[in-house]
Amino acid sequence: MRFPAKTASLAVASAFLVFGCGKESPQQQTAAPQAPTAPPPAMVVKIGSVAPLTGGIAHLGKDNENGALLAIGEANAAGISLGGRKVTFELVSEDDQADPKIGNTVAQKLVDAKVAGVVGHLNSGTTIPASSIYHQAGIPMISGSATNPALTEQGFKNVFRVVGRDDQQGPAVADYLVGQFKPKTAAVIDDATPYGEGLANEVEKKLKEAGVKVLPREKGTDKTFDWKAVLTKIKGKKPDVVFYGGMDATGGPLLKQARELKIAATFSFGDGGCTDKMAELAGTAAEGMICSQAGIPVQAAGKKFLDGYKAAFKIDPILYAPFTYDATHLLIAAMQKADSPDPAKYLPALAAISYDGASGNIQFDDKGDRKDAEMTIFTMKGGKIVPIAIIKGGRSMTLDEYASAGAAAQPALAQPVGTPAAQPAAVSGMGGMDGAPAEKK
Ligand code: ABU
Repeated sequence: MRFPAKTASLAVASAFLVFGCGKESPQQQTAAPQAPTAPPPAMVVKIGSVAPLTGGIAHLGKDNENGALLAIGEANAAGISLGGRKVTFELVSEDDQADPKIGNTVAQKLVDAKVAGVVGHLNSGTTIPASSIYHQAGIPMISGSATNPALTEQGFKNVFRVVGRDDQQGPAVADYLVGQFKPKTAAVIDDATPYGEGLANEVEKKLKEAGVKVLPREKGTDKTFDWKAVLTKIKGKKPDVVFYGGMDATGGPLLKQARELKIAATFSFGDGGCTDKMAELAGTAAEGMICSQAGIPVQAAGKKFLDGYKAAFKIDPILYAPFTYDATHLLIAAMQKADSPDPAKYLPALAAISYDGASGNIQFDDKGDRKDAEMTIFTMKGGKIVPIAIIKGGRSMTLDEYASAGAAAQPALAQPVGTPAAQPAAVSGMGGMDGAPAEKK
């Protein structure tokens, strides 16, 4: 599949066209003889994509970028017109290195480049501060991965996310740990980022509510690779479970070193530590770990998306690509509904949208959060994360149950851009099984 250029090289020319400053066809001054009317000039509409493309979680950033690229390629192949003008969508991709300061710099760069919308950022720690910049500029942004609740609690009407929130994800994984492992004592560690610390707080709160004794919080950073001092402190307390709020780049070494220290606890992670990369980094120490995703498992994404991703990139998607793919299509679908790439014109359409994407039906609540987002619990088996429970609308089901019950609204039947969405609730209306099957390792 051929994708458009994703550099800023076309930035000036594209912006010139996006906001209507393009050279218009001259009006005919006389009635005869009639020359064929020239078609209105085409325009380039730029969409920003921001994620860490270098550093420890570059694999996740690239996955996010790939999802957006795939959607852009599909939209261009569909031949979309807005306001009577043929459109070429261009992805302008920026690397925020998971660093809030760099995140703000590249956010301003995208605003200056006059992008019509932004897909990103990946990390809550970059997305939350950057959202103020997009808010001031009136540019809609959709994150496909930032889960800290604070993002959508700012009252910014231009801010959306297509994954769930950590005040949903934390309780989901904590409930699973309590139900399956019945821990008496838990250790909670975080990486001191808004995501890691926030999610760890949510897990700790729920564990305590369930009567679990939670040890004093241990902390690292998103660049901590030597966890021996933290783990040695924990080891003497013999916790039954350990939860780490952080990403796989630091979670993998944490798990590996824990097993080297003969810590026998069940280790658990949120979405940032819920990838096959954990097994790459921790080896067999990752077997049996538990983790969660604030959305559907990537395996449950739509066939069109999965096949398209594999064909385009020769690899399988990792984690958030279905969500950035959907986020990109959502921006474009809203532009189509408004018949304009002007952010002020299409933002109301985006807020009110009902769209069937690769990750299921998407609608937003008043805050810009995804309504009724799924939560998935996984375990590591044979070096791969395997979904063991998908929770939606308070019900829990297996991947097979989800796939068969959700066929009417699910992504295997993902609609092309602009197609009216099917009625939601095909999944939430199904009979699920409470208490998913445990696969204790
Ligand atoms: N949701 C986990 C990774 C992204 C974030 O920082 O929220």
